[in-house]
Amino acid sequence: MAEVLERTPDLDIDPYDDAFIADPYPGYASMRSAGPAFYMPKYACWGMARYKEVRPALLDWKTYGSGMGVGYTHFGKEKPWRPPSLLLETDPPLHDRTRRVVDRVVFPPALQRLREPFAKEATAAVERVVAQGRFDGVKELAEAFPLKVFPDAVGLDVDGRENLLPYGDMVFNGFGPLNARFKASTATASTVVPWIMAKCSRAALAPDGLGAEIYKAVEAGEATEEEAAMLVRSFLSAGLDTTVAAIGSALYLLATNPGEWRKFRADPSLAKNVFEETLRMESPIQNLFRTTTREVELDGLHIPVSEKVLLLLASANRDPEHWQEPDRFDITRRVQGHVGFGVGAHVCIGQVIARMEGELLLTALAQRVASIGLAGPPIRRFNNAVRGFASLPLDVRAA
Ligand code: OVV
Repeated sequence: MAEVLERTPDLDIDPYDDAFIADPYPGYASMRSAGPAFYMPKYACWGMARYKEVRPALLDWKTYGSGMGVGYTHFGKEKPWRPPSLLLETDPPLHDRTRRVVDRVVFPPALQRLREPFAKEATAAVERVVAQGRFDGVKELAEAFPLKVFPDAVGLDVDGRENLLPYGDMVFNGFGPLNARFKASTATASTVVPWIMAKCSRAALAPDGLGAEIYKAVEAGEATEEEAAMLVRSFLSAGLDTTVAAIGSALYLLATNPGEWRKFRADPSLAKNVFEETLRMESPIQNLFRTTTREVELDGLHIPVSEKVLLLLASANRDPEHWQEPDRFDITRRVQGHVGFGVGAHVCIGQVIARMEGELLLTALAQRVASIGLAGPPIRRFNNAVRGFASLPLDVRAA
C-alpha cells in the first residue's frame, strides 16, 4: 500500500514584507516550528528553515539544483532579469568547469599577496574614523574599506566605482520575487549594468589583478573570452554587498554588546571568530532558493519536482536545535558549521577574501579603539536577500 504522505503545512508568512525584514527572527522561529519544510501560498513556493534540513539540502545539489536560478524566478518558466551567472546559477558539469577556473584564482596561497595592502587600508580606514570620533559606520567603514580594497584587488580603475553597490543591490533583490523593492533598485540599471559589463572586459582590468587572472584561463583553453567576462561579473556581483553587510553587522554587534567588545579589546586575535560569529548571527545572505530536480520526500512530507524551495541560511544559523543560545552574540563561540557561506558545491568562492577583509578591519578596530557605541538609531537596509544597514551612527574613543 502506498505510504500516506502528510500535507506540507501552509505558512501564511511573507519573508519579503518590510516588517519581516526589519526583524526576521520571530518569522524564522515560526518557519522552523512549521516543520521540516513548509509551503508559502502567497508565493507558491516552499521553504526550509531548520539547520537539520537546510544544510543537507545545500549539500544535495542533485536534488536541489541551482540551474533554474537561486532566486524566486524559475529560469525554466520565466526569463531571468540578467544573463545567469556561470557559477551561481549552474549545476555540474558546467558549474565544475567554471568553478575550477575561479578556484585557481582565489587559491588561498595566491591571495596572500593581498594581506599587506588590505591591512594597510584597514588601519588607514580605522584611523580616519578614530580621528572623527563620530561617524557613519556603514559609509565610512563598512562601505569605504571593501569599496577600496576589493576593486583594487580585482584590478578596476577608480572611475565609476559608485556603480558597484547599486548593482549589488539589484543582484541581491533579484534573488527574491521581482517585487517593488527589486524594481526600485533597478531604476539606475540603464547606466549601472552597462558600466559593470564594460568593467568585466579584459581591456578594463589591470594586468596584476584577479580579473586578469581569470582571463589566463582563456589562453589555457579552459574558458572562452565571453565566459571569462561573466566570471569577472561574479566577482563584481557578489564581492561587495556581502562584505559590506558583514562588516556593518559586526560593528553593530560590537557596539551593542559591551561585554563582548571588552573581551575583543583584551584579545584582538579573536577578530577571525568575531567575524564568523557575525556571519552566524546576521548572515549577510539571509536566504536563497534551490529548485527540486525530482519529487522529494522529507520526514513524510512531500515536495513535487521542479518546485522552488527557499533555504533560510540565517534561520539555520539561529536554530536552537543546533546552537546553544543562538540569539546571543558570543565572540568565543565555536561557530564552525554555520552556513553563512553556504556549504557544498556552491560554497562561497570568495570566502578567503571576505574573511581577510573582516579579520583585518576588525583587528585594526580592536587595536585602535578603546570604546565603541551607537551615536543614534541604526537604519536598516531593505533588500530581498541581504541583511545589513543603510546607516549606523557610531561613536568611538581612541585607544
Ligand atoms: C553568491 C553570488 C551572489 C550574487 C551573484 C553571484 C554570486 C554571481 O555569480 O553573479
